[in-house]
Amino acid sequence: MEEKYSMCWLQYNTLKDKESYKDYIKNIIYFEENDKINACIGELKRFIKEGFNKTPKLIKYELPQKVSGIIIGKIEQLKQLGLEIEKNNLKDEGFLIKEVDKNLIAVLANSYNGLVYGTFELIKLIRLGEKLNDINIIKNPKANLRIINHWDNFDGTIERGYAGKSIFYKDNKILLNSKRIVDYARLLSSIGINSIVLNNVNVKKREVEFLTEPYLKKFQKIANIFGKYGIKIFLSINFASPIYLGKLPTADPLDKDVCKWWEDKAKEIYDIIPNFGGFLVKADSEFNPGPYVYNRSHADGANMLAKALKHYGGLVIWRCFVYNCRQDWRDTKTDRAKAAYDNFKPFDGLFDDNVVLQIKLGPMDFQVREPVSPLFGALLKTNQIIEFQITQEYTGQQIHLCYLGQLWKEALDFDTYAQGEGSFVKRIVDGSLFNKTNCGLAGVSNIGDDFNWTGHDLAQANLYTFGKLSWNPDEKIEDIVDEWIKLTFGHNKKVIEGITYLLLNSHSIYEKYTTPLGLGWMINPGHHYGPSPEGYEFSMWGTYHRASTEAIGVDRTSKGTKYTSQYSKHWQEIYDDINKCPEKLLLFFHRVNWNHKLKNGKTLIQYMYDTHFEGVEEVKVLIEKWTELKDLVSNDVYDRVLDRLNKQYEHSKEWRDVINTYFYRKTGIKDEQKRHIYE
Ligand code: GCW
Repeated sequence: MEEKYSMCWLQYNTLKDKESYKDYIKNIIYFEENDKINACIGELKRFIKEGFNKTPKLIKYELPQKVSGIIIGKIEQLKQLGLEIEKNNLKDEGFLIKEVDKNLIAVLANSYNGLVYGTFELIKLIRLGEKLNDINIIKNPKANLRIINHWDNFDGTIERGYAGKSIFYKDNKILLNSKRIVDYARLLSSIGINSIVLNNVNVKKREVEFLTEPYLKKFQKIANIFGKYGIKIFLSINFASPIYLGKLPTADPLDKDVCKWWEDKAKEIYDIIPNFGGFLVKADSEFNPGPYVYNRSHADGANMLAKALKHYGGLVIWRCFVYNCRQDWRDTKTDRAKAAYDNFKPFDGLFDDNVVLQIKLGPMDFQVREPVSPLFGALLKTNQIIEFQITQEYTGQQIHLCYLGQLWKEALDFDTYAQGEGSFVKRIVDGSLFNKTNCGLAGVSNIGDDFNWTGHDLAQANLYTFGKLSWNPDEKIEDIVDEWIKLTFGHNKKVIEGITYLLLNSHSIYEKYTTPLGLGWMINPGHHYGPSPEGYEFSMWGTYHRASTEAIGVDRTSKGTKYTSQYSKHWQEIYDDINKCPEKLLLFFHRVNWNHKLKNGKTLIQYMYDTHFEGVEEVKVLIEKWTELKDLVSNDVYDRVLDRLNKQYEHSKEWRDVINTYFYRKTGIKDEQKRHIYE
């Protein structure tokens, strides 16, 4: 049957090799039935049908002598059958794939979630042509929370969505019975995701109602779909809900009636959705209400909700994106970059165990490049999640190709020095550095109801990579990319090389023709697409580069706004020193003269001209590389991607010319290479 959407990396009709697996796919042996086991069996059946055009036999309860096939079961169940499973260090959601007898592969786990993840892994291994003889692998997720955030609105629009409309809502209705939601759950589960937030963090009037019975009953249905694949649902809530829904005069977190209202609400929710994950909260941020309205702290606010959810095992995920969004550009003392740390550091250790702080990668807002938020390494006693933006708000909105894997990986590999060398962000968000349980990674979704889910076909790689890094932040980007290409496009060497090139070079190219050196915020205000060098310069959002005829950038060093003092001594010294500061972040930390010499001997202004010219030329190379793949990928995909690359090329010229002209007009300095810069 013709699907109305692509199955991305779960297209089971391509197999590297069929012969080697013919014995394994004969039988599926299982021990019990429940939603998750059925999901595993269903997935294997589907794979065997689509990949091998065969129907496996299902065998329940028994393990016949000399049988070949795939066993799905809990470790205990296998032991009861007398099979030897050596001691292992399987975590709750981990799994073991082992050849337990000739041509008999077992997917084993301690939990049903582990079995679901293990089933997808086994399918992947077969699709990649891995040999299964003597296989014996254990995989454990490093982080406990692996979350996708949706910024979907009830009317079906998606805030910062670039791939069509919501798959969850339409015209203020919750979409149910959607096969697409089932396939989405499969896609997410196959990359290790275990939680999903179903609505926008900006919870407006209509969405406040989501916490009432008629809607909760609908969310229960969605919770069951995701639950089957090991994924819990969360909802974003409005902190003032007791006022809107409960008709209370206040939402003060220390008010007894408010606490009681949330307790009753929690009970009501869990009565309807027993496997509910919890709340995501954007409070005191960009016009959303929060505890500051009542002169209470974020710890007061978060803990109040946490107490209401605790009994049910629910979590409060509390965002740290708190800053004054009504700043005056004339005020050069206030530095927005400092806000998250200033608001949250004083409360380290005061949050309940079921509160998790969700911190954006950088201190500002998902710019092309930012330093890692100094809250990582400053919070020593608090559960933490790093928030990545998979959707490309500031990175070309899925018209431009911008693969984000390397950027995320750099953030995860960042050594905070919180406890001396080796205090990596990835060890903070996997909970191991500070011995915390409720930690992890969250990614703001880039999907919508477009045929290919992500607008740009190659932007699927960003979602895939997010999932893989959330499961294992140590995984190499090159391996993830290689795997994604093979699963999505097959095994042709030229295709693999070509797409690898496109993905791995795309972020640095985008950075070159937009805002290199950590500059940021030269984007059109509001919709955030295309260049506008002073679009944010005189506004109230705290987003300035202060370009003059002499210099550009904000002095955030100890001599300037003192933002650098929020980092460990190690980084403070490096960032403070213009000669030591990593050049790619130079203009984030320093105010630099146009004639300042960079490491390669070029002046700042010449570097700016060069990168902008080069960036556009490199987009041309992306197009050339892609056109070499014509006839090697499907026509539809080929045309769609080519169309976007051509747009990217046009728009990159706009970036180049606007930025170069702007700098030229500021400085009056000509391009040494005499390329054309508009007057
Ligand atoms: O990046 C900004 C976006 C807002 C978003 C906000 C946030 C959901 O421009 O659209 O709101 O961040 O992360 O809360």
